[in-house]
Amino acid sequence: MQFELTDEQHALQEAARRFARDEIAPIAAKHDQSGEFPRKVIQMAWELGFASTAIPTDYGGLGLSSLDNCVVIEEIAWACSGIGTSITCNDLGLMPIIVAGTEEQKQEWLTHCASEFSLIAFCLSEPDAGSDVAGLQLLAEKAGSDYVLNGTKCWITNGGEADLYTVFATLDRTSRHEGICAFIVPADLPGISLGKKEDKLGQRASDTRSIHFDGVRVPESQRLGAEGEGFKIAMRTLDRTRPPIGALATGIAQRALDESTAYALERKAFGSAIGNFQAVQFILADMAKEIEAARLLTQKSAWMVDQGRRAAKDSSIAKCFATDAAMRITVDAVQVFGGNGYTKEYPVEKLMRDAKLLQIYEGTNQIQRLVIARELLRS
Ligand code: COS
Repeated sequence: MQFELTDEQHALQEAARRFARDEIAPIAAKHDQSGEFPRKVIQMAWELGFASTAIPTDYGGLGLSSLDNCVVIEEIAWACSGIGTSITCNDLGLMPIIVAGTEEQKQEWLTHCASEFSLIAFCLSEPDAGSDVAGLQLLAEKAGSDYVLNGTKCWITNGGEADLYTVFATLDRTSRHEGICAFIVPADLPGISLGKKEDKLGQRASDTRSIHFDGVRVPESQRLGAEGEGFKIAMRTLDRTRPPIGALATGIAQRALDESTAYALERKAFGSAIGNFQAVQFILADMAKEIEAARLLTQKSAWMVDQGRRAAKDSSIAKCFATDAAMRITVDAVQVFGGNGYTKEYPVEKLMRDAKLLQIYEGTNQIQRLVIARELLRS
């Protein structure tokens, strides 16, 4: 066992840190306030090799490991997790193709996404089926050699900006997980329309919205896996994409600690810097403890993914622990800043708002506990 990143990973971390601090941090507050999608900086991230990182080299991608990706995403989230979510979401959208695509599908779609800047969205959640994936209702009806999709997806990250979707639909609304299929769907097909952009509490730079499918014809050649395999493709995807959520959380939490430490040294009360008081020191120490644990759990779960091991339990442990920790840490950062922390003049209130979403998306933290418990009982 060794706890050091490799020289290549250190170089990657340094490059991502430079990019995040030079290009993302200066625009984070502006996009948080306006909610405007920062397409230019996301394209820059793609050009530098920080987005769509999981595309294997055989298809022209970088083939970064999950651990490499977590190292990158933590740095980006330090600067802005809304932008970080938009960037890492490409790997979420592509993962069903990576885990279940045929050689032909990979050659066509992965090669395209590796060679041209494109945004990809993972379309799983629905208005009445968020946590309960098997209850999804978007219908896929067979029509000759096509499927016709009808229904609505919601909470789709990059929804309004993506060029390509991976969409989960059911052949029979009563068949639960056994009827679910996954499809590769270009965003410009006739019958696709967008809902309004959600006006969110945090991670406001990311584009989140509903997508309506009204008689959208998708050729059979764009179905991933066999009919009825879609549920398992979604689960296998999420096993692989929850470690980067742990990394997003660690990045937010590290930023909260860095800001709090700097403020504790500068802010004076009772004739002394507040960092000299144990009340503040203990908060900082608890933050540091939880960040260390969050980072280690995240990196271990990414390592499990990279080893090709079943990572459901470890990914859910990392996602759940790191995101709950980020929530506690950012609330505490606002406390260290006192009244100042509650204003937009200082960066910590944004961190607190951004952290909240991490406990909800990619499976609520209640669902993560369910996955962990089921994996324990299964074994
Ligand atoms: N990998 C492979 N197969 C898996 C799997 C995994 N990680 N998890 C479950 N499966 C399989 C099961 O083995 C079972 O297979 P069989 O029918 O062959 O026995 C099948 O899938 C159904 O599994 P299960 O009975 O556990 O399904 P449930 O309907 O009870 O739901 C949860 C499982 C709740 C865990 C699932 O719906 C879920 O993850 N929900 C959260 C979704 C989410 O994260 N949404 C966020 C959207 S992305 S922003």
